[in-house]
Amino acid sequence: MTVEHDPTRRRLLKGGTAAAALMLSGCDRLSESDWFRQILESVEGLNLRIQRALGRGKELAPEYTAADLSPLFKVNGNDDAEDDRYQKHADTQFADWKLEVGGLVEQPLQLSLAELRALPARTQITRHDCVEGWSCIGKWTGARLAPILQQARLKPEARYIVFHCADTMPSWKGPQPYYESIDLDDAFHEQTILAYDMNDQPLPIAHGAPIRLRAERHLGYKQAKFVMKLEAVTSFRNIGDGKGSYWADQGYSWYAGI
Ligand SMILES: Nc1nc2c(c(=O)[nH]1)N[C@H]1C(S)=C(S)[C@@H](COP(=O)(O)O)O[C@H]1N2
Ligand SMILES: [Mo]
Repeated sequence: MTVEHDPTRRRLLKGGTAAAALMLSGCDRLSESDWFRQILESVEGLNLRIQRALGRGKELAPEYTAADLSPLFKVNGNDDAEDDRYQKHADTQFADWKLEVGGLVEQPLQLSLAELRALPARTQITRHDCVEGWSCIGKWTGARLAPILQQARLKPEARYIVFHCADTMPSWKGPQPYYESIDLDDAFHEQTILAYDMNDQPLPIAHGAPIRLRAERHLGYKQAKFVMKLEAVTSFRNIGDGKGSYWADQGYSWYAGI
């Protein structure tokens, strides 16, 4: 369980806000006095400190060393995307492929793999935890998502980034496009990257070529493979069945924190 979902967090925050509100409503006339201001400031200060201490903010997922790498990283879910356009790009090593960045942005982008490789990058050795109960440690290198979003200039209404993938998965409605989404806290997190290399080699198709999301504080199914398009949205209500990801639409947790 993550601190984000820890019920004590809400209780503590609520408690702090209620105490501050109580003092404000009852003590307007006293607001000039120094002792009142000190108490108010300490409550607000405490509130902020609790938020910072309990909020998932910038905290990093654990990172490992080369000695920890799994000898074989399991392939799970789709190991390819049947889509014709995807197959044509795969035949030419994604030479003409471009990542689309759109939705609620001032400056839509189309980034080739070469352009992505030239952007600010990060390498991280992390543990991938699948909800099915297996884990593998792998090394990922990719473009950090934050500078890409800064380049695209998010509109103020943007609250989530949706990752549209090339593959489909079965559902009772028939095949559904695989997609994922993260909030801006995660989008701007240091370890959130669009990985183009895995274990120092170009990302294999089975692991999601040409790029896959690595958002390391989340379960395996959030690590979207075969990412074709990023879309900034206010809400994911109108995408798929409206729960924010293919697996959330099937009833799994959207946040899927670890
Ligand atoms: N596009 C897409 N992304 C996906 C999946 C998938 O089927 N399609 N499977 C998910 C699941 S459940 C896991 S555990 C990981 C598996 O990644 P891997 O094949 O590199 O191990 O990818 C996730 N991302
Ligand atoms: Mo998974």
